[in-house]
Amino acid sequence: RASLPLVINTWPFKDATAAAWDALQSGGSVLDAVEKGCARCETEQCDGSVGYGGSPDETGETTLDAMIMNGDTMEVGAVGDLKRIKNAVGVARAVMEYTSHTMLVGESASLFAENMGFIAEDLTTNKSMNIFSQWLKGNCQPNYRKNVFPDPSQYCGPYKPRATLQPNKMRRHANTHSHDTIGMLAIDQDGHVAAGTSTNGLTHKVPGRVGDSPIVGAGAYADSEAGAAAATGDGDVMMRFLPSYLAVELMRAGADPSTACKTAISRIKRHYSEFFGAIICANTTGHYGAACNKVPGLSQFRFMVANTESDAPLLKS
Ligand code: SD4
Repeated sequence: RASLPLVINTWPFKDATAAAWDALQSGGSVLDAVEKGCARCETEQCDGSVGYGGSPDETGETTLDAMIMNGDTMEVGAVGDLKRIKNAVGVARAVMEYTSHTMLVGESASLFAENMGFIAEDLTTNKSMNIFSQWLKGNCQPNYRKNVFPDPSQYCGPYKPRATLQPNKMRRHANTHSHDTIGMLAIDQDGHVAAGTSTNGLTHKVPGRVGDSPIVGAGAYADSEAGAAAATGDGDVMMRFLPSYLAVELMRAGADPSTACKTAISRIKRHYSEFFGAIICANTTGHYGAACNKVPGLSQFRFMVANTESDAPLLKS
């Protein structure tokens, strides 16, 4: 059954769903809902993979990626490699509303944020410092899973200068423990659609790495004439296929959301059968679906839904 309004987000981040739902219930727009929902995860450091204090890069620094998209106007704001600012999705919205640009990155994005009144803070925590120093020493992260990722060098370090390596030996692919982005979709009673993402990306990434989350059509996409989609997983692979855009286009052509999600995942599997990733989709009538590939430890991908069918956000898989 479908009903509107609808909030749906990746992973069991239920406080984020509730924050977005409350925003809609108190008269906020779908953009307000997506921003508030993603921001809740940034504050709560959902799974250690959204917001500050997670996924330190090769130098130990945490950097953030986020985007927000207005499906009515097709406006987008995005930030990549954002440093020192905790509220990445807020900065993304400021890019959308206060500039004529779509995406700002790195140090310049941080300076823009500071100019907009966002507070500059250290994004490092004891936990992220510890993950970093263990990796430097060549110790596996406690949640490293040998059965899923047999090559320990990808997760356990130790760091080696790239110049001493064979090509691609430093490739690090994502796992569910190294990151779990929030991707969120909101649709109101009148069919206004918005989508957004927020993440600290991939643990031990090369500085400057930006994932799929802030890339339009990759991390998320919204079009009030068709629906919205958001992705999570190995962004380095997934962004090559613009899965969120593809899913929305399939729904526009008449596919139901589950089929659209499955097709977007299958397209990636054709080239990368072992990639880890998932996508959520919703159309403008409030029907929704999800699909995934190789979510370690889980047979199905888990996501949250809030609509008028229940009093509280529901965990789905
Ligand atoms: C990235 N796709 O930076 C993001 C992270 C993620 O589950 O989704 N993790 O690659």
